[in-house]
Amino acid sequence: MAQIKEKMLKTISCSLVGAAVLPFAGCQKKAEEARMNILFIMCDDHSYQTISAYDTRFISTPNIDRIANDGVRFANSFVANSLSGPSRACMLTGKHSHTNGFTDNTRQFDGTQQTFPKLLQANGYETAVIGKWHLATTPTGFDHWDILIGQGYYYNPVFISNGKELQRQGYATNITTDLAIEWLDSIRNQEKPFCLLLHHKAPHRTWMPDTCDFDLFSDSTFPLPANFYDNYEGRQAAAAQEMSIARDMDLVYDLKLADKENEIHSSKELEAMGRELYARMDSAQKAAWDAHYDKVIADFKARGLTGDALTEWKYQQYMRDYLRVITSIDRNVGRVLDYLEEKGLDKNTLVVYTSDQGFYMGEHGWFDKRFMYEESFRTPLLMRLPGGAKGINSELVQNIDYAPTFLEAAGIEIPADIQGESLLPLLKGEAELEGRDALYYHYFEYPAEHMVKRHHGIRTDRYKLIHFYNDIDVWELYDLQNDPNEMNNIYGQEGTEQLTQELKQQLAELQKRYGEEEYITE
Ligand code: SGN
Ligand code: CA
Repeated sequence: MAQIKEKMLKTISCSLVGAAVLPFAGCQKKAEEARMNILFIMCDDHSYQTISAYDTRFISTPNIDRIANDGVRFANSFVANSLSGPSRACMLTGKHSHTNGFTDNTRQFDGTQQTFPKLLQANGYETAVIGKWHLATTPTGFDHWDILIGQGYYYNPVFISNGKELQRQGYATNITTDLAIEWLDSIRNQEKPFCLLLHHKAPHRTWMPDTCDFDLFSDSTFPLPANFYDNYEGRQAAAAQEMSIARDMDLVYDLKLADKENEIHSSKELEAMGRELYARMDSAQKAAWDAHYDKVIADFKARGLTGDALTEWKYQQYMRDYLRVITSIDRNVGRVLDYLEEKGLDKNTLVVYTSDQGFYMGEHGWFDKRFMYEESFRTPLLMRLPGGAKGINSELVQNIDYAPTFLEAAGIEIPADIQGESLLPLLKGEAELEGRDALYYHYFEYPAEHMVKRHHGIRTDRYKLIHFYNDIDVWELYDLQNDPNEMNNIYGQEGTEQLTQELKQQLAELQKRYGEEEYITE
């Protein structure tokens, strides 16, 4: 810390001297670089499959794509633990879950530990977090915080605004964006560089669209993923999950079939939760909702679907609502980017777009996340550094890399205990990541909702080795080049012995490097 302060003082004095005397122009440049603002936009459960910069099959997201077009799209971006709270804790600390202590969503984040907002704040930044927080304890390291309670609601959400609880009328994505623009415009200290964490609740389950987006995608039919009817052969943990569209996606809660006649029934608990979400809306919201979903309900009843036809109807309905929610996110991302441009802030703001993890859009027959399989291990990551590189970067990057990236962008020395690597050289188009030939993953939340067993593993650019443990002891090995959909577990097959041994050794090395020796298994 002493070192950091000294560095900051040097930078400030350079800029003062440089402003008065021209020969110090070099120092002045350093000071300007050090004052880079940071806008860190994150959504909750936004799959890369539904961002057109990544994948054009389902939706066009022109505003999110603006960040990709003027910056870097990371083609191999991953999380360390595919769940909200843990992922956020990894990002704040730059450390894996075991080290930062927030291993699953039942934890309380230890806000006394080092985080990047704290370091930025201590070095003259004005910091804020607006929207989803999900770390249970009061945010530390922020000059301003206005956060949703827990998961938050789509309609008329309740916030804790700098310690005071208040409900706001309207739709969460719009409100969160309004609050962010208000903070940028009139609340923050304009003399300081800023770091804003703009973290949306959307598109988390139950994918409730804004009233203006109900009509979108109604006539669209989406292709089923190739492995939609996966039978999980050779993958015991995948077979044991409870996140299948066919079996676990609820008609009333997830698919909004809370009919007025009370004829459609699903899981008792989820049905009640679905009806409660509807009850939270005001009369205008309910009228718009009914004008759309009553037609869907009538159509559903008339069809009398069963078996695969019912499953496929659920999939289409899920996709439509999810994509409507994404449309609202994209529109609101556009509002913030426009604001930056209007104020000239696009010239000195690093803009980041990501999600707390990926999400299944029917691959393996699923919704939700948690597994180390590609769709949920990956997460979208777009970064636009003013004057920086543009294009696609294929390095293996992970969410523990965000904290060091932000610190370096702010001209702050990266503390030695941070486990991630700064991506700033990649954003400047200068270099590759040193010593990053594999990624480590560890998921802890079990037994819990969706019943995804505990597992840790390693991914190189070609192979993935996973160990499911706790009430199971099963290894899985995938050759991602020959089997990108991870349908064929080749662990234990003849000819894989040496590869397996090498990967196990590499996994153990990563576990040692990240302080997880206790989890090393043969
Ligand atoms: C809620 C959801 C789950 C989801 C978890 C974790 N159920 O519990 O489907 O997996 O959040 O999501 S719900 O009935 O409350 O919608 S996370 O992204 O916040 O970690
Ligand atoms: Ca999430």
